[in-house]
Amino acid sequence: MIDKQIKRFPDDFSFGVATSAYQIEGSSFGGCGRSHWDDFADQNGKTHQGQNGAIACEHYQRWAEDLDLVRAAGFDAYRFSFSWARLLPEQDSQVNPAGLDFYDALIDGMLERGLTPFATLYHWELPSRHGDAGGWTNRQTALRFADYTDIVIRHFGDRLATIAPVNEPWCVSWLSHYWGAHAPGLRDIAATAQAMHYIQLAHGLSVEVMRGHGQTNLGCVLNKEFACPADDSPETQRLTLLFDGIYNRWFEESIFKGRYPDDVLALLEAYLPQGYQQDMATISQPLDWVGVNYYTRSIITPDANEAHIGFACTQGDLPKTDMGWEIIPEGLGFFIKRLAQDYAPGLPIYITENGMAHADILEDGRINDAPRIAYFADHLGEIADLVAEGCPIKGYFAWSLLDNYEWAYGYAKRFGLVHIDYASQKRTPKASYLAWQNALQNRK
Ligand code: IFM
Repeated sequence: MIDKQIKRFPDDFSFGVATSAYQIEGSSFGGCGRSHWDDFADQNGKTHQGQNGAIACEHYQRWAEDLDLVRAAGFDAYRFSFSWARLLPEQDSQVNPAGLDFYDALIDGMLERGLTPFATLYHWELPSRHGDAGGWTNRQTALRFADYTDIVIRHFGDRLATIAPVNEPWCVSWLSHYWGAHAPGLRDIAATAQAMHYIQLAHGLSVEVMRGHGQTNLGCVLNKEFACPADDSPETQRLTLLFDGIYNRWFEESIFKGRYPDDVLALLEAYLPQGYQQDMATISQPLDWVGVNYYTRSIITPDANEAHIGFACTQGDLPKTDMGWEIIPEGLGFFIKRLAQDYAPGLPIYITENGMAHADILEDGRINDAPRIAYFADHLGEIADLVAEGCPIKGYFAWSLLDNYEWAYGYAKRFGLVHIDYASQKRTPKASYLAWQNALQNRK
């Protein structure tokens, strides 16, 4: 399965696993500051059983064991994120020495094990002081993100192979401010428009700071969801395009073409900050690669109750993951081709996240997650076809190394190649981990 697909990739194609700070480290350790995710989880009913990332996978203490697992599987790259709240817990200029020590050890640990460090600067734990001051609806947050970038690059820049400022700007903006499903949990179209712009500005300002330090290999990580119309009426087609514009094109069009798509502007422009046009050159600075996170599709159905957008997102009858997400590998192929043709011709593409939640059962010390193995194999097959056609895809990261804190779903959803027993913190490699290991060890 996975082994058959992996043999189809060229020798220099990178395979890695991805994680993020808040989901695994444990935000109660090492002087980490509060973030808006801690605040969100404290509000009644916002996360599964009120769960937060305070303990998570105790990666703060167990990082060496975790990197050993990455290495032992045969992966050559590790995608991780820095926690802004850990590095700058109290004030924007006062660095937490324990935070520096932690990431020093982690990055050196990767290099010692021959793992290429792929870093993300922001995977969603906004320091509470910025959340309290308006978060991503406040331009100041983007400016402070640039200052934080400067601190990270001065200290760690020489050891990082690639850097992306922001993970999944759609989640940071639309999912968090329009659907209210992630911190800060707003349902406000004006706040959404501001966040949709300021997260892009934060990306651009951060790239500018990094270029100023001579940092190379800078990219962006965009999550994509395949849009399918529920019927073929012109109105449903229009709404499907609008969904695609909000979810997908807003981000790639601003980064690669320096403008927002007209169909989404018609919805959001009235709420965008005045003079937003002046930021577009900052947002659209040249990049060295583009990252795609891909999981599923949405079926777009007209819904008059949705005041601003007029549609609802539903699922069809394809096989689903434990998140209820339909499995449709060809959606990934669609986005890779569109990026390569319309937005970033010639630019290296990485699949920076792909994987599935499964209701894993630990039996006699084993987890047989066969559907996850099939999910990986099917998506790898889609990518291998495109590589064979000449598409410049350079690497693939499985989400995720460990079961972890799945945001509003708390610890109820398991995405890991490695099972976590949250009571004992015991790590148990699943059948999918062993399948990857077998495939990577027999790659040649
Ligand atoms: O767990 C998340 C990750 O933090 C961002 N991308 C999607 C994953 C699965 O929901």
